[in-house]
Amino acid sequence: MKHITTTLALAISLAGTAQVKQPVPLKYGAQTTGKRTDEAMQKWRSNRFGQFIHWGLYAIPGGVWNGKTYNYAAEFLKSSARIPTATWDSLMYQFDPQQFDARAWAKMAKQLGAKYMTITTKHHEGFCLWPSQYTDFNVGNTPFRRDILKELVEAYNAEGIDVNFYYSVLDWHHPDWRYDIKSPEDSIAFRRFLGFAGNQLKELATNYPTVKGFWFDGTWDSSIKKNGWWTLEMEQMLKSVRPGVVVNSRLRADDFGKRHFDSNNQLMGDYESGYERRLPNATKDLQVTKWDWEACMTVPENQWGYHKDWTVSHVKSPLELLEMVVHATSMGGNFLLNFGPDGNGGFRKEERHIAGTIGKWMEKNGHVIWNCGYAGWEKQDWGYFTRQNGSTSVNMIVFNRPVSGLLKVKVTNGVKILSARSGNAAFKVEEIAKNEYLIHHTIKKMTAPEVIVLETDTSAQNTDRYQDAKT
Ligand code: H76
Repeated sequence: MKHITTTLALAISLAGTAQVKQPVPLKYGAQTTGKRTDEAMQKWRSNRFGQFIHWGLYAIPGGVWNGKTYNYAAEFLKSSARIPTATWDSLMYQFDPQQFDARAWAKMAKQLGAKYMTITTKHHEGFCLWPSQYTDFNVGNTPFRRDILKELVEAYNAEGIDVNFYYSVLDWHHPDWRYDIKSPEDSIAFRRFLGFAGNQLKELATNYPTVKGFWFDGTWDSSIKKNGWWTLEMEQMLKSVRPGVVVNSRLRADDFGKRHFDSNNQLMGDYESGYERRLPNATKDLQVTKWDWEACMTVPENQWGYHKDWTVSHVKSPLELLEMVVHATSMGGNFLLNFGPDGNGGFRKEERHIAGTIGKWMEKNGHVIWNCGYAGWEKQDWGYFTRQNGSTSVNMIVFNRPVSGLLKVKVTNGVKILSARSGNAAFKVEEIAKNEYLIHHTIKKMTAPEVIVLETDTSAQNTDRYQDAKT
């Protein structure tokens, strides 16, 4: 990680371009260039697989209002059913999740194989899962009263799982929130709002000292884009209160209201967080190799908070989701899988099934995910490669076994494959062309994605056995 100096920024803009492009001078743009290399960031990166939790008042109606089911995202019910703020906010007097057991949640996350968890401390509705001193609209004033955030942080940390805080800046409850700044009055109100949000963020960072990251959301409106200074101030404030803390790109806007990537196309924040309900495309989104990133994913098509009716869209199977975990790792990114507990604090059976099934695989094969990343080899049709940080062995994770049983591997120039093993089984390794091998896979029946570990010799020399075709 280097601090951007004018000379360096100029050198970057000159490299590889015939045209001389001067970088735009920015006060609130990216503060650093390239990936962070400090220990806290390395830990964030090595976690690879996380559990997202969306929990708030919206879990109580679960997408149903006055007997009518709204199929848009459950956490947006207030908006889709046009429920007045006072009516929605009074749901807090029904918030009493008797089944809530932070330790049981943390055990399930551990079983899933998650190394971190990101919890909605406050979603767009504005309700806070901690007893914030800056608003009464918080869990301390519900019948339940307990500090849910504190219980979760303690329980997850006890299981060795890092906890990050999701925070929506957009706030449907706060009277000073503005979508845009159109008058001096808006400007004054929104300043007050930014002060409030800053106080809450400082409160979170101070009162929950083991927090590892902040995941900002609801930052896309013009009001925020016109106040890029504030997004930088928040990033710097959080990092000074909690050194090492990791902040997502979604928070940030620069001097010109450009978001995620600044006007010089440099990533703001510590990792790109724009991959929502999709994975980056390895060839089109080339930045995956330049910057850290995380994709977040729902189980149904677009439900984050608890929704009673999961019959209206495709519900992803544990195998589909596991494939995404592996795919993300193979492209050097993190994968955050969402869970939406119900109004009583329990997880639906589909989510428990996912945790059990993915967890069973992770228990045996987590070593090809945690602390692993892009292996540097061309992707093949049977599945994905991952490589553990600094290791000479490469993992194959096979999802689609060809009928021939022959798994093609193309290595980077001069690398030699010495062996291929899956547990106790060793497979024949056949060199078939320059930098090209076939692994003879003999296990015919596959019941789960299979891991084959390749030992390689990176100091081997190419032979001149293979000639390029003359055409
Ligand atoms: C739109 C939107 C929000 N961003 C996702 C991560 C969910 O929190 C969804 O409600």
